[in-house]
Amino acid sequence: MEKLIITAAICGAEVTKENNPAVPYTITEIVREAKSAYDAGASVIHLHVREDDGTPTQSKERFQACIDAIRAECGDAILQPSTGGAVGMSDMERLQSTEVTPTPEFATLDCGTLNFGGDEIFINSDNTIFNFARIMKERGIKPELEVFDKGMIDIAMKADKKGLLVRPLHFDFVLGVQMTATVRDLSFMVGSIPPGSTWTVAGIGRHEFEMAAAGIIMGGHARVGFEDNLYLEKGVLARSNGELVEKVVKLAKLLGREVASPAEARGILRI
Ligand code: KMH
Ligand code: ZN
Repeated sequence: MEKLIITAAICGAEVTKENNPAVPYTITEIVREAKSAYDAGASVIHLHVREDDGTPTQSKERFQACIDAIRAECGDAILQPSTGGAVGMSDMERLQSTEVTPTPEFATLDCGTLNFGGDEIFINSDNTIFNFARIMKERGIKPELEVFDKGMIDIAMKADKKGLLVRPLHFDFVLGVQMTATVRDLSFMVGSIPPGSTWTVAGIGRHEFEMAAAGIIMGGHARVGFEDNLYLEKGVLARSNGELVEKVVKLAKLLGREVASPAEARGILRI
């Protein structure tokens, strides 16, 4: 089996310091969390940024400042800016994270509209998805196809058919938001993508480590981090993203899967 790519989603747009005081807002805090994850074994940092008061932003300037500061501390880590941003942001606003210098090698591409809890709806029309895919292709950015249910794989395949994606594709199955986070559903997702694609699984909340273990066993890759889960175990808040990554590294070791360095992750992802 190829080595395991661990992605750390260190910040997100939704969780707050009220949920866990270690959730990062400032540039210093974002760098601290990125470094803790990188030092623990994450090769990919999935990045959202905030204003100092915690408000989510897709500002190009804020992304540039955070990316430059992370780059100074985390050597060759693969930085993966979010183009999802936060619910309610416009497409133009969301795409700013891809306008930084140098152009990111990797970024998320959300492949459908979904219920995001309560009254929140995260809107991604077909035209938004195709437009984001086209822009990423033009800029040479590899998309991580964020799919929250099976229909989103089908929408990604429409983009592929239009020539907007470059194979091999890479998917992130985000399970536990709209689709349940079970091994049955994960297997269905894995069986629904084109042969030769790579995939990561992100289990939300208490499903984070179950899904990471499934990803390790099934030959996929694993995402953890405060964006998805704030707890190291039931009732115990993680003190850093690094603690969450360390737990996945331990699982990988127990299950006999080696962890990829950023250089090895680039090879696996073909970026
Ligand atoms: N914050 C969510 C609305 C992504 O990063 O591309 C979108 C999200 C997905 O987190
Ligand atoms: Zn995200």
